[in-house]
Amino acid sequence: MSRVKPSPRIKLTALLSACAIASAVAATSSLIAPSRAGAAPAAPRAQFTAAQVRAEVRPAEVRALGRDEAEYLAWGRLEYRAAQQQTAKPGARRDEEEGPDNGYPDPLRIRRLEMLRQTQAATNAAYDSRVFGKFTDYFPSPDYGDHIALLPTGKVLLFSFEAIQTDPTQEPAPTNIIGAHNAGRAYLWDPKEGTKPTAFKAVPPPLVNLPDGKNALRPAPFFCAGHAFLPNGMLGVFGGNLGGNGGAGAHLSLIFDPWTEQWTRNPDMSVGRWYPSVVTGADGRQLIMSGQSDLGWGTPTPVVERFPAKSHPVPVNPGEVPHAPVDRFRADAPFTTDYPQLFSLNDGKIYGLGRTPNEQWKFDPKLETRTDLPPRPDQLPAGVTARNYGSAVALPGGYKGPDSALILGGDRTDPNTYLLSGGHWSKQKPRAFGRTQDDTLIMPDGLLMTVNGAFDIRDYGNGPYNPNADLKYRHTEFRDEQGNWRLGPVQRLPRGYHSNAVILPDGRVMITGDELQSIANNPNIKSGMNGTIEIYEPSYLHNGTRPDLNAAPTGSLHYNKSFTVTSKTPDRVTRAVLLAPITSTHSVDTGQRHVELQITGRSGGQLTLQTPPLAAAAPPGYYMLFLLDSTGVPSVAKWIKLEEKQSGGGI
Ligand SMILES: [Cu+2]
Repeated sequence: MSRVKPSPRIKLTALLSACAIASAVAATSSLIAPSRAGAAPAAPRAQFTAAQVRAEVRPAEVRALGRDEAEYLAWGRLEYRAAQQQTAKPGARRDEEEGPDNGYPDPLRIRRLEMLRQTQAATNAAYDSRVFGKFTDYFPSPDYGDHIALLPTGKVLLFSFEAIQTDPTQEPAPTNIIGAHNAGRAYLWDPKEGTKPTAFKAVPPPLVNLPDGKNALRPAPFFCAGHAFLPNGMLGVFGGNLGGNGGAGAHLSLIFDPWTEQWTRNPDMSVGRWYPSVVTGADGRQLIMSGQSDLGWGTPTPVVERFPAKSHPVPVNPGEVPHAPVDRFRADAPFTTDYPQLFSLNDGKIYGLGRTPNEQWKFDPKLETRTDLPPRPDQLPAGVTARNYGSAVALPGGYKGPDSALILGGDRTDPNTYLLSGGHWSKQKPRAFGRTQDDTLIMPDGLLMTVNGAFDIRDYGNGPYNPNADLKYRHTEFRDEQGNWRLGPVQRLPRGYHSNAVILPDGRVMITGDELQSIANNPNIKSGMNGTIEIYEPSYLHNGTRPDLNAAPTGSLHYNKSFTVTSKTPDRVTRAVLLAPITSTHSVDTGQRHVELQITGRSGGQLTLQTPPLAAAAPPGYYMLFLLDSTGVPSVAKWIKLEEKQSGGGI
């Protein structure tokens, strides 16, 4: 099926007449914002004439989005300004039950969410789900989901910070708050439990006291930390927010155990890190790089630390919580910007790809050395020295694992993508437009999908802290075998800074994050369910039945060994694929990985598969195993675990 031109959005005239009806209703009964769960959204009031709306329309938005969507946005701006004027009046009536609205009243949230729902439905009607997949669910979450990890139990760990703000025109994160209100929070979502509030479980981080002069115990403020999986399925989380100075690093070193669903705290790192990156190498140890130090924003640390310290064993068994410090890696990583992209490629080396073009390095985990890579050849706009946060992936490299990395997002003026392969950079085919704060997923068939994205940090195209977004960033985008990109259906919320997405074992994509947009669009903001989640079903879930994966080994698998799986549809299976679980934040996911497995034998309902040749191809740990048919439709995944014969073994 080919892409069909999107049908026209709902016309302004239709919108105005709908509002006129709402206004007539309002005249006879009191039409005021319902804000409890389950209440229907209130229709917007007819405050503006068609001429007023047309005068507000921006030609650039008409060019980018078409007239109808531009008129929606114009309407939203008028309503926003009117609401602000209303609440600014002395003695303005406030909603007594809900409390002060901080200048951003619930009717705006209701109206804005309804606009996003309508425009999503209208746009996506033009996309055939058999070709482009389909957005299916949108539901509230008790966490913003600024950090995410798909755990080997199938549950999703979400974490961020305790809510401090209900007004999305103000900074929503406690970055500059010092003391008890600089606090973290974490939840598990169990996809098997569905989309209700009962599908979530609070898993609060340990109480910590930070050296911030306040002597206040609070749940660890681990937001804006870095994280990666350990070989035993636990998540190592490093850094966080000390508070103040525009982003000062905490020294925190934490483990989340997916099996007991508990956090533990390890001895602190030697430096504070706010916005560090963490990568797990072929030896199962984690390298922690960059991050703003405890002296605040503008002081990124060059110190590289390793977890666990070399004097401690790599945790391999699920029951083995590592109680270990970090130690210092011999080479430094003098990134001048935070959240570098880090990848462990199939030569066993760590590639550190900074946001600044000339900070591209290769680290040898054994020799503890750093060598220079060529500068990335992108042309940043005049006066700009580094890319913004944006997605990057280790490109699938078949049975031998990835040998190259693709830089995608991070420059809103440059839609091109840049490939580092064999020590050389090349410019690759562009996406439809440059975007920052995006996430690019490697799907089971090895093709790429981009979700999320924005104009800038806290700026959705109409200025900072204005939740009114340039809606083009809601488009998904897909890369085919030839490297060509095409736009796909749109998500409901524009999600930029702090957005995330994971591929679930059943093949669906779960999208969350961006607390600013969540609080701008959630009429139940004060209910505690102040984040939101969206579910997208890729096209492979709309193309008939799926191949079956019935059973896979539950014990550890060593490298370069054969193992058997069973399938009820063995004749349909043409590929077997390992997909590493996603753990991401700020467009950084160092562990995402796609590795093909050779099918070396078939006998009845049994398939014989070959594990990757060595740990450099696929670092030890848990992977989703998918069986695919000839059209790329995957089975539901089973978890398998790769392990060296001796823990902490060589590369
Ligand atoms: Cu952040």
